[in-house]
Amino acid sequence: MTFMADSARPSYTDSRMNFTHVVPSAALLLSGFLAALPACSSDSSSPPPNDGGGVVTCQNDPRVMAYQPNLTLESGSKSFKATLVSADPAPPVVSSGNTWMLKLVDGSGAPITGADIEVVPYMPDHGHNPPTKVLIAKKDNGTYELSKINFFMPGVWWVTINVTLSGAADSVRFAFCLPG
Ligand SMILES: [Cu+2]
Repeated sequence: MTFMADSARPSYTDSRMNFTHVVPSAALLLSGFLAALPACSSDSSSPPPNDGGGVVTCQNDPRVMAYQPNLTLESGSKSFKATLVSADPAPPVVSSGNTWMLKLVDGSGAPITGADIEVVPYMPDHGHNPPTKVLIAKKDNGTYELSKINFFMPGVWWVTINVTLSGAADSVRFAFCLPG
């Protein structure tokens, strides 16, 4: 992100020089510009910011978790727990075909069956989601199969699970490093 901001700064400076009295608008334009940057394309002229020489190593990043079967997280408001029962492949890899089995239980440990959940992969260092949606299949006993999870590039990935229970939204966030 720092690299992106630095590389984009000349545009900001140019805008400010030409439109000194509309700096806030220029800043807004810059935000949009950054969001639209193809920073994660395979175009060799714009490598990812953390791509130091072609190999991404984020295994020791303090933000990421070590994958293990049955990795369990408690939601922010403690209304549910999410267990990543298994990942295929395990650990997750750079691929459009990751499949996760997820189990949800409520605060009393009872399975959350048939809930409408939202699964959002995101790369915090690049500011983007994958280009495709995760497929969600409700299984028995509070289990959900998440397929076609599209980790399309190496780096730190967050996967946020949003669950709405009795009208209240709550979430957990898995975080993994996918080396490449
Ligand atoms: Cu990315």
